Amino acid sequence: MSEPITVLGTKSKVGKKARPDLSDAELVSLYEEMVRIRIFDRRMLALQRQGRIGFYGPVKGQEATIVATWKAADERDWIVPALREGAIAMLRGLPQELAIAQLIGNDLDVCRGRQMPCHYTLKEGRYVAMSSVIGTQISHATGLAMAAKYAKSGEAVLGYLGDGATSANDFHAGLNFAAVFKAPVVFVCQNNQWSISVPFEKQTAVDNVAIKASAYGMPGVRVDGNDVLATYQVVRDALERAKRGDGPTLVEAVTYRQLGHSSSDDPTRYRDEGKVADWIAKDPVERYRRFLEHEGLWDESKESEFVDRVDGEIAKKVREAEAASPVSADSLITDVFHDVDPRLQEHFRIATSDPR
Ligand SMILES: Cc1ncc(C[n+]2csc(CCOP(=O)(O)OP(=O)(O)O)c2C)c(N)n1
Ligand SMILES: [Mg+2]
Repeated sequence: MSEPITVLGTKSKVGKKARPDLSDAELVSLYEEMVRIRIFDRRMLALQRQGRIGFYGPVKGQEATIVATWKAADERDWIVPALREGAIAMLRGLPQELAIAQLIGNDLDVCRGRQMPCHYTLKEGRYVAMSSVIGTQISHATGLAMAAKYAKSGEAVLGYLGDGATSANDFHAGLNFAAVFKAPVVFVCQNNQWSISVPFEKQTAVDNVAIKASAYGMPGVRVDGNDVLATYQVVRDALERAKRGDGPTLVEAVTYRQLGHSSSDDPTRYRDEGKVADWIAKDPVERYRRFLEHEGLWDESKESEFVDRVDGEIAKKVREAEAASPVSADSLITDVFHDVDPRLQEHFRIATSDPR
């Protein structure tokens, strides 16, 4: 099996040549964003356990790929996310209280509860609302990239998928079309080894995702998805290639889903906790922190100041989001029709009136 590309060595040391062209401030901000995601994740899962939101899809262990791919893209590039990239909506400017309102599904949520939790949307941030149907993101990303190509806008698209999505029909249709027509798209497969309870070896008979790219005539790159620097560089290069007009790339970011598939899942029922511990030892946040400490860019006091501040900010945003009203029942019709037919209005009145 081809080993994934890595920049952060075993002791989190990085040779000068391998280091991406990022300033010290940028290197630190990559870490801060990863930690912010981790704290948000922990808080949202706690809210779900307290019955304050209905559902949440945690991303613990996958923060490096999320932050690296966000950083690699220009603001004008489009994001077509799958389930684990919600934090990119916030990195692109979705106010946190709106994201939390989306999880609650109240009146502050731009979709007013009409999308499943974690399916954020941010039009001005070019972050497309997620489609729940696995694999459809691939065709959507290809279509968006074709539009950018026709418009000669110079924009590219990041289309995300999980390892499970490689078995969906859209994987073939989307990758094939994108390669034939040289669509400016980079497919980022977060191979977190699991599709709910289905392990990667039951997903496909080949031993990695990147190899599948050769069947479509595009490069396939296997990168260590727990290495924020390696993933940044690989995706940056792939986006440049796409914008040069050389077509798509399939990037396999090798990572691990440390927690359950979602708040509705109990992974202890189907996986060996010993293997989970092996992956936790390769945790992307800890690993990158060791690098920053080694470079003299981070230390314990910065860590505790940052964690306390972010935790406090999120707690405040939770209060703001929870203060919003529930979605009004009449929005069921007023959000659909500009001029509501009087017969429908009457129907609605009867349906919502107290029968007693
Ligand atoms: C077509 C389709 N089949 C089944 C599901 C139910 N489902 C939701 S997430 C998921 C697993 C996805 O696994 P993967 O693509 O590896 O992404 P991950 O959740 O690991 O990030 C499944 C089967 C769905 N949403 N769509
Ligand atoms: Mg998966």
